[in-house]
Amino acid sequence: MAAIDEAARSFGGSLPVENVQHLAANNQLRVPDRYVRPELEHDLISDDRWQEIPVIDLGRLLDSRFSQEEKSKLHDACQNWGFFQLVNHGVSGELIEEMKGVVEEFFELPLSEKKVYAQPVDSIEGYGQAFVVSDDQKLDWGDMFFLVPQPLPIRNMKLWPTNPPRFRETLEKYSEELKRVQLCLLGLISANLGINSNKLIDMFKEGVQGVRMNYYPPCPEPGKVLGLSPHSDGTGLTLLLQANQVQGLQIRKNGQWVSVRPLAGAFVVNIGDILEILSNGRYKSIEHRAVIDGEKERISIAGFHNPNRGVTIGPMEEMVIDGELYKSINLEDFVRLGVSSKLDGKNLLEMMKLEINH
Ligand SMILES: O=C(O)CCC(=O)C(=O)O
Repeated sequence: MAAIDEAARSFGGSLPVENVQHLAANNQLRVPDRYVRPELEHDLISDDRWQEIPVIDLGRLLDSRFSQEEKSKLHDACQNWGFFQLVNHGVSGELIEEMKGVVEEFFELPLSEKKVYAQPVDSIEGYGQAFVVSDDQKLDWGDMFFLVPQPLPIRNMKLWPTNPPRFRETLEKYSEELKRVQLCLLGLISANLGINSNKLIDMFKEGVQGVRMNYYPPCPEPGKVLGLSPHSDGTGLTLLLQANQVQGLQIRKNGQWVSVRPLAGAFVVNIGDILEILSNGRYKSIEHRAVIDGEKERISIAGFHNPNRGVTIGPMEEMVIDGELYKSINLEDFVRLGVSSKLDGKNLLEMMKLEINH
């Protein structure tokens, strides 16, 4: 997901395209050309079963007996992987199951009912697709429902479904919990970066949180399509649930795509572009994508977190030793850049790189 912000609503949305769940349900055996990605034939997929992203235990991070060891695992994960699975995070299994349940039920509603919550023109919030910016670009094999639960005053309740009946209260609780875990991780990350542990918390505590619910229908030719194009997240930290245990998330490591095994109840956490920039490249925002299953639908729920309004997106002074690797611009300009770009690898970070690297 590229950058999000309350202002994103007025920065332009996505061109409307066909609903993929509907297309898949009524489809034939062949995938329409606009979804076919010839480049996938040349992909390198890692078959190293042991190349698994690190698993970090939040309970151990917060327990003085184990925290040193776990913090060093966290630091290594942020530096060398940009991704980790977070377990023992304190969000109740019951809430996670409820969240998965209401999202599944939402996507099962008839198309006409889901369309009540369709993205308004010029907004990425609502039911539809994101980052379709031209009529000839290849399309992703998936639909999404994107809402902005935080901060409270900018919630657009018109887009929050009343059916399933428990959707609103469940998302509300889930969003609070995501925010709590995100801020807790930011405190630990600040300490690992050697800066005041409140610094990142203060920068993000009033920020925008976006929740993107992804629905990927099965595809008759799964090897020819992508559920979500390769991209890095234009935000701070992302916390993702692989909701129905169907594998689909892949991250790029050393030029190969590595699959992320769904781990029941775990959040897949990743460093976004904003944290890469703030840390002046110390921590990495890694490209990832979603692939499609031939028989099973897949659902994932991603929570993105942005800094507060007015924060400058640029290397933090404590992180600049031999010079800055990235430009500094204000959050609103950064978001504008992200929302108006096609999802394309690390293009947002490339635009932020200073030409003369030190
Ligand atoms: O579905 C997934 O596993 C990836 C989702 C994702 O990267 C996104 O929503 O930005």
